[in-house]
Amino acid sequence: MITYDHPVATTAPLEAHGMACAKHSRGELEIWHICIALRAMFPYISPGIHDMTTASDTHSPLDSGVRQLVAAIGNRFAVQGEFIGGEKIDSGHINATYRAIYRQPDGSDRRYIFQAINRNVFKDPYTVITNVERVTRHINARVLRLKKDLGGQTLSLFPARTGASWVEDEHGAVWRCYNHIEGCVTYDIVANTRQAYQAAHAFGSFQDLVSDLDANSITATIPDFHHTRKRFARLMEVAAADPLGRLAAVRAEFDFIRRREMLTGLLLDLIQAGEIPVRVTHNDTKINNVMIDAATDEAVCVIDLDTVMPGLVLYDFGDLVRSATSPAAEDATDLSKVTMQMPMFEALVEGYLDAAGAFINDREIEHLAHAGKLMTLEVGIRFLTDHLEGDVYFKTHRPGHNLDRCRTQLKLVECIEALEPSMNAYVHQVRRSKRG
Ligand code: GN1
Ligand code: MG
Repeated sequence: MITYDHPVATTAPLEAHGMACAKHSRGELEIWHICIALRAMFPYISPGIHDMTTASDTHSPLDSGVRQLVAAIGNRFAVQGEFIGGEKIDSGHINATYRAIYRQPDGSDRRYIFQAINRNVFKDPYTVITNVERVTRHINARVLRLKKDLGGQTLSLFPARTGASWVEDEHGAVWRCYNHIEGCVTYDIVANTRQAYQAAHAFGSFQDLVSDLDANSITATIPDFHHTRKRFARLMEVAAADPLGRLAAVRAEFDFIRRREMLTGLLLDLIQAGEIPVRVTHNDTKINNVMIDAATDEAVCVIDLDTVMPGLVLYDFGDLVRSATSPAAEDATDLSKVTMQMPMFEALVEGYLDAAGAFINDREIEHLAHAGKLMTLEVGIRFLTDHLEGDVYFKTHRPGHNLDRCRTQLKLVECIEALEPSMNAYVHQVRRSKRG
């Protein structure tokens, strides 16, 4: 596990409020306690920094080429201090992320995140950044109104020296820069029910915060991102073409998915019938997109806002079930380790309804368990599609990586199916206790 010993964020928001707190500063402990108190009151969001600090050992020291690249990118952003090094953050399936350290004139170190947006996935990276600007501005304004201070626990985009929020390098990569939130870790696998509760509460709070954001001001960065019926149809198309001849070896997985076609349209039909609303949602609520305070296990904020766009709250909850209930890694090869842990599901339901119960409707609540199954199936479909297409979407680190990922998802779908009556009974019980 990688954690950081100085939990005080040296962030733009803090400085903007006259609370700059350098490493070892005298007020450090007091400010830390204020930060912790604020976090407890308001688990909060921040923009798409993927895996700034992660509990899995996925960081690699910068080699000299990468070091040069990061220094050059950093030079083009309005960051202060002298570049002294950093590291690549390897987790996350989409963007390329680096952490850089800058020495300040007073001798303290300040960290920043530089992230190159994956242009194969996000066809229009400028729109992604514009969305993130809108979302963060909206949330920062709301939190400031409520708390009068951001508590150092929100992220901000740092402008480039040109004044824009991005830098395009000579290879066409589009970069952005964020402040670094200190004292937090992210988990690929939830360690305890407290973390599960906290994560679900954080995403519920996030949905609340963006509930009054004008959906028309946000562009769909990936159209039909969770249109599971279209995801299914795309798999059928790719399987029919079978460009690499990989289908024969994955017949079992393919048939497993095909037998579940009926599931893919249920929520879409409820939208159509006007029973569940489309709202501005996060859309990528994987458990490692929540920053958790390393000392207290409290959620500080959610990250990775690249796919914030109109969607269903159920997609957000469902992806949490997918990523937070199994004790096995998403790419585990020992499928006997993949299970749906009821205590984790229960903690997710509690945390989520404590934060979102006031604004979601009964139909949404009724489908919480279904959403878990659906999102797990959907991601399984996406991994299998990518395997058949030759691993062109998700970053892979070994042959068959997407197939391994697909298999864990399908095993989890099976587990959820077996437990669905108990999951629904639990949701029903909680709903009754909260709503009568
Ligand atoms: C990707 O970027 P990351 O690793 O948080 C993907 C999600 C998938 C997830 C599966 C933009 O998320 O949709 O659920 O992998 N993000 C995008 O682990 O496609
Ligand atoms: Mg992401």
